[in-house]
Amino acid sequence: MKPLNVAQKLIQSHLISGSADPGTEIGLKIDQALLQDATGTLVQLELEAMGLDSAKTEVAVQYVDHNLLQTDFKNADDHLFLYSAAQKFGLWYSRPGNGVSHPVHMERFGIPGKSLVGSDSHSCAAGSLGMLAIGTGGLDVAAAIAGQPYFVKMPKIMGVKLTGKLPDWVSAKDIILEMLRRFGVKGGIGNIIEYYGNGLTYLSAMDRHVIANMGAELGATTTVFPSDGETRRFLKSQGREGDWTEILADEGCSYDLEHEILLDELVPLIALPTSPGNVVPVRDVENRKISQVVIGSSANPGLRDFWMVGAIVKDRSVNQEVSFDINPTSRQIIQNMIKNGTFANLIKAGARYHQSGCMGCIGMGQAPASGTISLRTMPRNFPDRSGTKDDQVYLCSPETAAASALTGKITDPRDLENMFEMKYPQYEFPDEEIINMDMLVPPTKDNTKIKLKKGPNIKSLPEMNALKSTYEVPVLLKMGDNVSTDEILKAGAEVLPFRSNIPEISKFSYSVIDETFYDRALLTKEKYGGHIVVAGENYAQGSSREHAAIAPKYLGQVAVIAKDYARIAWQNLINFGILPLEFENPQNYNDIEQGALIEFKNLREDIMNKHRIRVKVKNKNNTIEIFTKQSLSDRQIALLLKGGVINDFKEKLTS
Ligand code: MIC
Repeated sequence: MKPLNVAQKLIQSHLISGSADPGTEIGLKIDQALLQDATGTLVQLELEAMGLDSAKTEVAVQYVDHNLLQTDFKNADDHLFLYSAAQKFGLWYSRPGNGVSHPVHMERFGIPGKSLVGSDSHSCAAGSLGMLAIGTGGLDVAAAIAGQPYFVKMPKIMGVKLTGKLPDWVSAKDIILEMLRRFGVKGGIGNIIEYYGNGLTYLSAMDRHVIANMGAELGATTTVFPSDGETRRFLKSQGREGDWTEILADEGCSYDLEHEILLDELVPLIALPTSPGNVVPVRDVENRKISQVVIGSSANPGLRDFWMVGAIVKDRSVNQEVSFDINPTSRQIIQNMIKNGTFANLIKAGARYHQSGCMGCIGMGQAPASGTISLRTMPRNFPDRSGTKDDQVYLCSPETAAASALTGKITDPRDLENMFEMKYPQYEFPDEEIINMDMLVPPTKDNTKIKLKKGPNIKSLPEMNALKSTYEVPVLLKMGDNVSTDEILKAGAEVLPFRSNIPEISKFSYSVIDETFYDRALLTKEKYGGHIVVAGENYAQGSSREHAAIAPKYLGQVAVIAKDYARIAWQNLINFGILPLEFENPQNYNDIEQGALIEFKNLREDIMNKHRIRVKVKNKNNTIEIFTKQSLSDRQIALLLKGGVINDFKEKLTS
């Protein structure tokens, strides 16, 4: 038998349909599902629309970790709704403030060899345990909970060999930042990244989580690590050694793409505003004054990470002009931090403790002061994500963040040796961590009488129009490359409470790019029956939030024409009946003006027959014809013609 790598083994053991040819659609059996609250309200509404009796996955967990601030009734109502829905549909419920979904899932539920889909792009973090874990839009998660396969284009496998050992003051975050420095935010598209090599010996399971988590920033389908002795140690420390199985790459296996990182040569790295792909050595930007440091999020969630920060600031005070914000990942971590002294070290140094959750990572509080630098151990720094318009968010390791908190300026942590005569603190993993299950509510046995509790802000999904054959619609917005979902549908405490209210949230569509978009969209919907938008490469990178498709659809978006798409966004557009077209000749991007009228004829027929699609572009001073293409599977074509998955469900329910 052909020797297999870990990714191939995981795919093979879950393959329901399709073949292993990269680029063709495969169907995967899904064992576990992860939902967080900001995307989960829609997933639960979708489960309701599907008339689900009880989850068909082995484990499904509804976490509440994003919309935690209760400045009025909305988020609190969402929490009640999610609790009632978890009980009704047979999901675990992780109560508000219990912790960030990805690390809690890894500690409490993740099992090597299992597959998982999650309604959060960072669900790939569970690849750290040897799982096949994929972040995706909510509808795909709802379908998996209902027992459907998850469909995705068969990825290529990119093998990344880690050789050697990290130097002092350089940690797992610097490895993933090095990947982003080399490959950028598009570099992982269409790939599963598999890490292997002797460098793994020194990377703990939570270090692997840091690296797998931010595979999302590379655009990768997912990331996988083997399940080895370290995985076993981790599960044992969580009281779950029995869940461990070994999953190693076979001797002599190969990868579609091969790269190597020499760990001994890595230096502390940092991502500059406003993309996780803008990575440079910390040395290049040292001494810039900072106003805030935020520690936490699913991109540096481990006990070691907090311990390290605590050990660096121990018996010192952070600079008096720095707000030193700590988001402990989970209640379990808080208990362990209290036990090992970290909590006290941080408090003494000036920490502002926040509740366990994502918080500032999605702009739920912790907005930095205008025009100042905020250093965060988080995964993303897209424009306006923090809640401050002219924010300058830098992403770095806990070591760099802690060193900079002490000095008040961006500091290479290696300089602490001279500045403070400090040796690199050495963490020792405890045999057992304190385990906390108190805020995890198991699925109920008798769910027949449970009613969904919907507050006034929770609205049903709007009607989705089916695709027509003929349109004449304006280009309402022309955007550049790498536009993020944060720019299409903002993050932040002002917007997130409307995640279960599409008419309200649609008012924020593209508002980061153009504040007039909403009003113009209403006018064009009335006058032309809809609009299109044009974009460059990697359209809608970042988050899995399907709101970045539903809200534009609600405002009449018929199609997007882009050079190419981020994986999750491409599927979300299709799920909600927006046609994702690609330029046949990318140069034609330059030939379309914002405001041009776009004419489509025979659209349904051309899509059905998989033809190239002719587009007449009426610019202000000229009219041209260009061709666009589609790379849809038969299944996706059927969905699109109906106006998306919801209409498909409804049709199945009534037939
Ligand atoms: C993110 O990091 O952007 C989020 C918040 O986790 C999102 C989900 C969301 O928008 O709620 C994600 O990555 O999918």
